[in-house]
Amino acid sequence: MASKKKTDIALDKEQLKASIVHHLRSTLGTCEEKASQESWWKATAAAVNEQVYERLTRTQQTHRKQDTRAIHYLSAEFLMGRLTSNNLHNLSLYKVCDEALRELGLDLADLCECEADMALGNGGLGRLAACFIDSLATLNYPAIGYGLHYEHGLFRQEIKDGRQIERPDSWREYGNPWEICRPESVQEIPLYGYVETVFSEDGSMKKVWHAGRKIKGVPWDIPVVGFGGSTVNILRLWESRASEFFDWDVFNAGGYVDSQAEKAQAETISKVLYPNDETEAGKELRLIQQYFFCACSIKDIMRRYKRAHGSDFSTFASQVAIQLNDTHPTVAIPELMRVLLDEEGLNWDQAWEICYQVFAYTNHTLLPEALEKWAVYLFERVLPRHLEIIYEINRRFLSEKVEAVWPGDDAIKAKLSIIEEGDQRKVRMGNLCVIGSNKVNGVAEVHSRLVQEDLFPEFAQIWPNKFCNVTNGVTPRRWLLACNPELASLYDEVVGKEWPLKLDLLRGVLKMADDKAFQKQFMSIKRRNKEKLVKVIKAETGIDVSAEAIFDIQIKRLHEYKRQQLNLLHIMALYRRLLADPDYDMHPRVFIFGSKAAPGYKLAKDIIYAINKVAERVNSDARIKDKLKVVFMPNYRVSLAEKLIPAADVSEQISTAGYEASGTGNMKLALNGALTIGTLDGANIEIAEEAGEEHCAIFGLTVDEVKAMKARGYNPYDFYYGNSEIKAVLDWFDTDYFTPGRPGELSSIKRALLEGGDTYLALADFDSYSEAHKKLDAWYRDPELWAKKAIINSATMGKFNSDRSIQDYVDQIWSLKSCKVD
Ligand code: 26Y
Repeated sequence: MASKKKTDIALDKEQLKASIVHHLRSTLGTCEEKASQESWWKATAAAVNEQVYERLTRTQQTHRKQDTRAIHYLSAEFLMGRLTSNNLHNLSLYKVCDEALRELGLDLADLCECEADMALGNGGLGRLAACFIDSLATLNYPAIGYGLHYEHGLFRQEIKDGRQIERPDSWREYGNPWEICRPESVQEIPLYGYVETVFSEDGSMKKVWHAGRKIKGVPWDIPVVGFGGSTVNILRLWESRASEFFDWDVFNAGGYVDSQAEKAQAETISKVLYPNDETEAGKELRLIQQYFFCACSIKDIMRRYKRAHGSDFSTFASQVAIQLNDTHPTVAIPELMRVLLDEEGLNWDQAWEICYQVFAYTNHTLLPEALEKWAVYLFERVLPRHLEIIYEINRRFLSEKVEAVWPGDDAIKAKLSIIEEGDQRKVRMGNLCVIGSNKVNGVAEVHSRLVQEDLFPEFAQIWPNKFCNVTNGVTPRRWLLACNPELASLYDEVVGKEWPLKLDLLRGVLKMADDKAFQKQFMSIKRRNKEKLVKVIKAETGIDVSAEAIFDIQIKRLHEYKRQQLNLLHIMALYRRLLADPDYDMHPRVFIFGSKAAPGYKLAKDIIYAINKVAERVNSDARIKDKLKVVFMPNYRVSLAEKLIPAADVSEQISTAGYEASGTGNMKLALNGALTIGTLDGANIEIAEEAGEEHCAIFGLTVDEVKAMKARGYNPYDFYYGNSEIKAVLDWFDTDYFTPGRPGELSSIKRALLEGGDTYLALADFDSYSEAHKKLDAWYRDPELWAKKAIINSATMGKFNSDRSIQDYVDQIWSLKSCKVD
């Protein structure tokens, strides 16, 4: 028999075993007898990397040869999670590796637990970027992700006495086998200093930025293995280091600067991810982070372009597309302008034409507190040349575009200006993004409508064709194939093995939705997933729950608009009903939360505390006979989501309509057979369209009703005095029922809902939410009805494949050609 080449995809078990043992000895420097689980995991990763690197090289050769347009996805966050099982699945090596390790006396799933999550993101936006680069590689598109190599990702959450404590996350403390340092591609980035205007003899004028200091950008590459394994793209993350360069002319005024302090300052830039999600703080270090990774990335893009095309920029825009993941990388626009004008000698019109064709912007939020604005004085100090360029972009925009549509209208100029006037002048990054991009998209149908109608209406009037929608998606490889292997193989049997690429094929399961035997199979998989979660809950929290109960799950960042407090109010109402009537008719329910609060978001932290205090009281109350349990799972993260999602019966998607741009957890939960209890917000609307509204528990005010209620003047006291259950529950917060001996510890929640005005209309939606829960309860008691609905939900989620989202970006925005790697 001909021996297989080492790089063949069909690496067999014996080869893999040999390779793992080889790496254990020669890469990890240990041996079978004394190796730790951690060493075995790293040896396995090293064996897998032989496959990955080979494909990476081939991909890069192919992309260089074909030289077609590539997408550069700029994002301050990439929430990658763990990579081992994902890479094995995408290389079709999971099964063979599982068997190989078993013969070595090891368990692959256990080894995977050695890996720390790569938590280089806060939540939805960061995880979306991770799903997107998976899909780009899977669809064989030339693509590169650019971001920051944070030394510490999102904080690790501990719960002490019910309260959130933040601990540093050290994901690479003992090395990470999936990253490759690339010293050959280091960049130097200028900061601070001043701009000199230089006139040459021919009368022309040039701007020269004399930097106050320079920072070194060191790239770390994470291979991104597409499903099927033929394309391996990279995620390039920049780490900051001190540079040898130091401009004494500029800095001398400050006197002697200690060189160690200098080094520490430089390294601070990529030290830590800002843990704020949707609340902008305007910190200098964050602006520097943004500029640092954008400038490194633009330099990298330039270097690669010039290698292929020299200094002829006429084809730059047809070769390069740059997507801005929210406004965080906006400074890439004036940076590319600066490079083209000051370094490459193009004139303004040439440079602007290129920028405009290259950039596109995705908006992820309408919340005013998330819209980035930087103080002009800060910009001027850190990036003086960029501020000049922004002023010129603004001057031309106002005098050419705005003046043409609204001649002489200063009010509208003030509104659309990139500069916000006032006590403290500010740079509005959203306006800059819209002006500098050829396309602007929202992330779900309703959100994209609101981006055009409410957030940027005048811009949409100037450029009606600039605005579009790309509904979010999630990768079915991680979020079904890898996290729910039993359901995945059931689907293999029914619709074949192609569904991880063509998720619409799952509609082939619909014909089985009424089949009793299939329903049994489907629900027994759910049952086993729940039983696994029961053990995890016990291990993590000490709480005993039964897999008999309905598992009702809300997992997402903690924010008032996401309304974890509404969920809590309802739990307290159920508890009250059970105390009043021990025979209150309900199927046992376990409410499970997973959520991190921004460290400075006081009320969000109070809500976590309240959930934990209510949980303690409810879980230890023998009177309610285990009909109600409440679990707060600490340290919610990607790898925990992978355990929670396959075990969910009910998916809580209960944001105030108009506030959740899309949501992506909603898609993952439905795909794994959970029924949605949700408002008509974000992608919930499209989920209900796909599954059929009758298979979801939709409740609450619509976007238009929310607007109307707010316009009329919403008064939460109407609901407090008008609904005795709401009143009783809110008053409970003031007692010491949940915090014995310490009354008032939970009062801030009541205050926010009454005196605070209940900004997110939790009280207005309470009744309809409670009714929706009763409907779910009734459905659950009819096992066949429930199974049918769960199957239909899962089978109709094909639209929410991130491959479809990427294809939408390609068709509407990027115009890329797929580039098959042999
Ligand atoms: C300005 C800074 C503090 C900031 C940092 C992170 C602002 C926003 C964010 C994160 C936003 C985010 O994650 N948005 C979510 O994006 C998802 C992907 O599009 C959506 O599904 C989700 O609805 C939206 O909240």
